[in-house]
Amino acid sequence: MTSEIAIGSRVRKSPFYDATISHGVKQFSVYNHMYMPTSYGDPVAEYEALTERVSIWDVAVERQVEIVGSEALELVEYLSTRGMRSCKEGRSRYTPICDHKGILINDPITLCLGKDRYWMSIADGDLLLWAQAISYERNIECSVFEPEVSPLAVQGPKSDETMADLLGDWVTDIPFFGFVDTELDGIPFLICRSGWSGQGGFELFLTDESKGIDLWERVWEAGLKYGIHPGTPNAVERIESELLSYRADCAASATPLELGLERFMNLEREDHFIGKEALLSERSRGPSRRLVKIILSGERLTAPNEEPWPALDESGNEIGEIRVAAWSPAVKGNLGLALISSQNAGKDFNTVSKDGQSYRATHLSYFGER
Ligand code: THG
Repeated sequence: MTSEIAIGSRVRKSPFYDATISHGVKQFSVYNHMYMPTSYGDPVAEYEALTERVSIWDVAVERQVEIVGSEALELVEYLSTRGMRSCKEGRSRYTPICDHKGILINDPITLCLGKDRYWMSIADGDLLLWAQAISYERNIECSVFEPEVSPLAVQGPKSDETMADLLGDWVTDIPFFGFVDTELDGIPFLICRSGWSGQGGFELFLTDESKGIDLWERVWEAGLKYGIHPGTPNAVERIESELLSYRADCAASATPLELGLERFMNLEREDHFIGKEALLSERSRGPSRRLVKIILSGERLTAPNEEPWPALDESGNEIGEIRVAAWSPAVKGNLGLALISSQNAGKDFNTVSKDGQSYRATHLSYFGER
């Protein structure tokens, strides 16, 4: 018997949940205290739809932390290693957030909804509690809460055609990471040119969660002529496109410098932000580990690794671990990400899976140095 996940009221359901069920979802994970679809049962079909046509994903788990009030920007600046001061209304940025020791605790996209209103669209972690505690402790004049907002992703080369047919040609003018507040026959949402793939597309941030099924079905109908297929955040395309998966890639215990995220930080900023001293000193001595992209020898991997595999040097000493690995149709090889001690990063190494299979790992590149 295969294992199952319990469905119950302890974990939240997405407003698109019933649509994902009727479209054949086969597997969920839990993310931000919510069920997240992770498979419709045919990874090849899902990869092809994403890279050749158009794919629709329930990513309501990317919850928003809303920060609003006269000092909202002050809180955003203090939390974020990148900063949003020069960001214009209607634009967003990928903004790594660290704790006081410089450990990455979330990597949201921050949307600027106005000079005193921001949404942090978060990865898996309780950033709401952190942001609320910091704002109270520092007496920053703003309110911090989780609004009723659920993103639905439309990703793939036919996303522009799909969304232009649904909403009008104006959507094709939305710049990368730009967004517009709109509605479709009474379904209110923000449309943003973003998403966790390198294939292009949009995220529709639904702001009336009673309209989830309507929105899903309207997108589905518009996408039919382009071969739309249900999908999920894709385990391998995102490695090909070098998009970080917080937790999967770093076990929530790595710094953004180890993870190759330096281009998304602004450590030179004059104002203070959480983790600044730790990150500046880490940068001057050099990070102790590096996230690297590798190819694994051997048979095609049929399922994602359930746990990290040890990375071993020629003498069998542990030099780090392979965090994720999956078959890549683009590379025609098993692609992986490994966190390796800096002395050994850049070299090939050996690994062994839980069931005792040995593999050779060939170094491809440092993550983030595309
Ligand atoms: N969508 C939304 N929120 C999210 C994610 C998402 N929150 C968590 C997580 N995913 C954030 N992760 C990423 C990582 C990278 C990118 C998007 C989400 C990305 N990066 C571009 C790049 O690497 O080239 C550009 C970033 C920039 O220029 O600022 O697109 O998927 N709503």
